[in-house]
Amino acid sequence: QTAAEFAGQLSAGDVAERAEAAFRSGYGEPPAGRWAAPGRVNLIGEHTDYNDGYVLPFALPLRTVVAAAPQEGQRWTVRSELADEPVTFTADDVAGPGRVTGWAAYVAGVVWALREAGHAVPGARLTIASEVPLGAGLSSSAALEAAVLAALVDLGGLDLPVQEQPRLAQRAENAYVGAPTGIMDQSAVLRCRAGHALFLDCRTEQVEQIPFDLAAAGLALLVVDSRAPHRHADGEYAARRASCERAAGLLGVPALREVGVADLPGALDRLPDPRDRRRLRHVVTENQRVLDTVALLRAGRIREIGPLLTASHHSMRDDFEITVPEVDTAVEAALAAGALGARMTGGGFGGCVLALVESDSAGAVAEAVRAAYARRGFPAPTWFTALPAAGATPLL
Ligand code: GAF
Repeated sequence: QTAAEFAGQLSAGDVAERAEAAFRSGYGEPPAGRWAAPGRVNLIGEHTDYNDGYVLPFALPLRTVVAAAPQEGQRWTVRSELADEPVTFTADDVAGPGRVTGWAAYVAGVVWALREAGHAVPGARLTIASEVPLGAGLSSSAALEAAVLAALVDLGGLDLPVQEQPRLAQRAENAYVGAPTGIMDQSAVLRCRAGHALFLDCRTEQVEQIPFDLAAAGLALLVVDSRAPHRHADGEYAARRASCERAAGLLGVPALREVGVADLPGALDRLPDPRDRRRLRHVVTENQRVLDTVALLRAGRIREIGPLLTASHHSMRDDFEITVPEVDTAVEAALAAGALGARMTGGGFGGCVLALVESDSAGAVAEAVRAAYARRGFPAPTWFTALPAAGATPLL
């Protein structure tokens, strides 16, 4: 199925219309506007962002939409179609992290980060509707942050160029919500362009839009939700990050981005801990795989990226140790059914698997994954084919 059919299964009706209708019924007036931000998948470059390395995500045609209008004073009221009650917070609640918790913390975090950066944030009423599945590793949190940010920037006429917005949204997530993520997801949902993957240097935040025309190459990218429960994902993510920082410290570099593949054997010899050595090997080889993938895409050799995707998966499985049986099963089944390459995408411990397939074999590959899941007794996976979509945008 397509992403649109997939979204239709999650919830009925157009997501922008739902946000608008919820605004009108919740607040008794029309919104001043609607702002959309997408979910994302990462084509390649996992756990490289917080090592100042390279990533290559693209935006999905699945969106979170915020309808919003100004409200008198320093007061924000938020409604979500997933919550029965609205949440209201004031300037006092966003004086520091911790006062607003749960889903509304992503909204309060953006208000907090904007104020911290010196912006005069207008009070606002907001309503959230989304077709980005939650907990599937498709960046529903970054989509929410980005849609709220786009709304507040426009409503307040704030001077915040788009290239500065990812850092601000990341700060909301790191410091207000308390999740120690890198810059990839916020960059993807804010800066991606339709038809392109976003080649991002996470140190300089320089981007290059890389044409990624799957259809012209007769290919499709299958996204399979492994439906694996996220097991200890937060603590494991923080542990991977700590291991990378320890390795960088021992090697005397500010970040593992400094270590190239040619330096890897010597660097490995200098780390006493075998686990840190595996983490280092993943980051160094993964950065190189991103560069190799970009080089192939720039040369129009899209079919040839498959083995790099699969090598990335093996590195995540064996060296970074962030895969789980459900995602390994999905990757193996997709490859056995003829996928050109397959890998888990996102932070790990569940989430989604990407498979690069001939466009006429997407259904057969998905069916092979479903059959492999049934043999292992896993709950049936869901799937869709993804085309690269646009980043955050106001809707007319
Ligand atoms: C999660 C994080 F939010 C990203 O910053 C990134 O580190 C990713 O995991 C792993 O590549 O999505």
